[in-house]
Amino acid sequence: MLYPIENEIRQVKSLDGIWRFKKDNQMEQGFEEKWYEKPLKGFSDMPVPASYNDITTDKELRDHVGWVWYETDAVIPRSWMKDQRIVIRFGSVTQHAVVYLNGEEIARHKGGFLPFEADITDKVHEGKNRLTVAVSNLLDWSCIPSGEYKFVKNWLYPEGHWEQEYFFDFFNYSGIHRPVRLYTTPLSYVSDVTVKTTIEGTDGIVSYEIETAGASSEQPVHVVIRDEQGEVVAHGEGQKGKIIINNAHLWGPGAAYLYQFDITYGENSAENTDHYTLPFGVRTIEVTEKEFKINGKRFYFKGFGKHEDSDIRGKGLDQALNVRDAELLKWMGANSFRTSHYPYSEEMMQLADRQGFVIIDEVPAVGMNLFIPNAPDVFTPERVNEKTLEHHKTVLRELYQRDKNHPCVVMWSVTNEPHSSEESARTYFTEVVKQIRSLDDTRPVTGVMCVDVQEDNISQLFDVVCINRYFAWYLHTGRIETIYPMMKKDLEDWHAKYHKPVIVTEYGADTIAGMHKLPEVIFSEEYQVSYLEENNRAIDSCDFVAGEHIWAFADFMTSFGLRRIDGNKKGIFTRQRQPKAAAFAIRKRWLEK
Ligand code: BDP
Repeated sequence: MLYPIENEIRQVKSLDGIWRFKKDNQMEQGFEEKWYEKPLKGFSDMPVPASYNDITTDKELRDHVGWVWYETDAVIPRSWMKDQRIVIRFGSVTQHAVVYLNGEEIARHKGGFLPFEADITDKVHEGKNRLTVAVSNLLDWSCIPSGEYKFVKNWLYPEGHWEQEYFFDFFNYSGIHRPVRLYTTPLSYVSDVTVKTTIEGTDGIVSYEIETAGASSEQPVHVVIRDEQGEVVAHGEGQKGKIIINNAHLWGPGAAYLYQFDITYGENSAENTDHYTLPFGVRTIEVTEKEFKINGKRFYFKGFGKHEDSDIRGKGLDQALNVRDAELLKWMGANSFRTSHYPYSEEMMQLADRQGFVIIDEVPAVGMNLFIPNAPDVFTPERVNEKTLEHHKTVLRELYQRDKNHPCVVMWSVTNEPHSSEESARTYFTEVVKQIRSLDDTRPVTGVMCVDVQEDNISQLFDVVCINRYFAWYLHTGRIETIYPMMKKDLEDWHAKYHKPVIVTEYGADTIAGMHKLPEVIFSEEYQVSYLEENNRAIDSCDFVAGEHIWAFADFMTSFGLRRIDGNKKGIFTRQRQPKAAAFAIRKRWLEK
């Protein structure tokens, strides 16, 4: 799905701002009473984009499980009403959305982290149009992430309410999380483009395919490729083809270089001409038994698992926060991160393209383990089942459609910590991996594992082994001396079993910023430093390890529980993006490595 852009032909109008908002206190009162048919009554103010949970002082709204309603006016200029398409696009709504325009349903979307859009050309009038969005955060086994919920009515809750069980370690922030935009295209328009690159000698070979739609299918397609100075360096004709960029500038980690793929559909002066420009990079990826290679050179992942998470706005897009995070990553000497545990905003992916960060792009298939150890089987008809698989595949397709042209995306991650010892997990992930490989033949695929190496039953499906490890944290808590021998042996065992490069995608220790103890004890800043040092010593002793991603970049909010005091504190930075002691130690390591 193309990102909406503005140029001399296409226009974009943001609907972000303060919307009208109302919580549904019952099971589905809003649908029963058809709240979308008339202006919302009894509403309060709610910013978009943002999670609604931490905006107000209302505990019930913070912890709300079920539906909420948003409403705003979509104002259409008169000049838009003639000879063009009008599309509404949501960057993401978490987790489910039903969208109405002037009381009529125009879109439905399941899945909280990917965009969706609807052509509303025939449904709008000039001036104000009432836009209503019903949003639910309920998660069942047909969703990723999966969850379990029920409507409970008892003497404690005589009115009844939804109760939700989660199997993942981040707060289920909800709401309209990313920009809402209206945009226009001509009636004949560029609907999609796929750009793939290889390198031959010093040339970049660009294979492309453009999809068009709408009124006229007979129009010519012209392509020009511009360099960063705006100079035309190559061009092509037709919807599909190969273009050579002589002496191409490569896109590389920490050395981004973006060309513009400039498409004109139709004759330049004609009324129905469309114009779309896509930034792309020329780069290649390759995986050997021990190495991950970008542009033919060994690449070592230094970085983090992250979250989209901050005070007040929760998971709502915050460009200031994203740029701050990118600054901190650079300051640390980090070159990469994983979008744990769901696709991040398109704006973050664009930032990574521009700044040269390397991304492992993950779908929200997290928690398919009911929190190991002692988990019962998860890949069963009652839990992760055919419906989950269907949705998992849909999400992979949507993610691929959204992110396929980003040079920063170097690998797909199809899951985080599934109960991968089950026989049926293998059948399930065989299908999942088949899906992503059928869509993309240019990027390696991984899944992030947490079970013991002898028990893992699925990593043979992947190109790179990714593991999360918490020795001397969840296992042998506080016994720093166990880390080196256990980690080293574990890494060697994974490599011996699969003969693939291994990335440690998580290792970390909860650390209360400002808590100091000598000698170190758990939760102190000193413990986090020693813990990471010992892990790194083991990592450095294995030449097949292709990277280290510390868990986590910054402290983040989780559901409330006895193991989580105001969230997960494994950040190297606080939730406010200030460094703990470990940041300085790791910075030194990464700037030298
Ligand atoms: C891992 C999960 C991650 C958690 C982390 C932890 O992948 O989501 O936040 O553990 O416990 O199992 O801190």
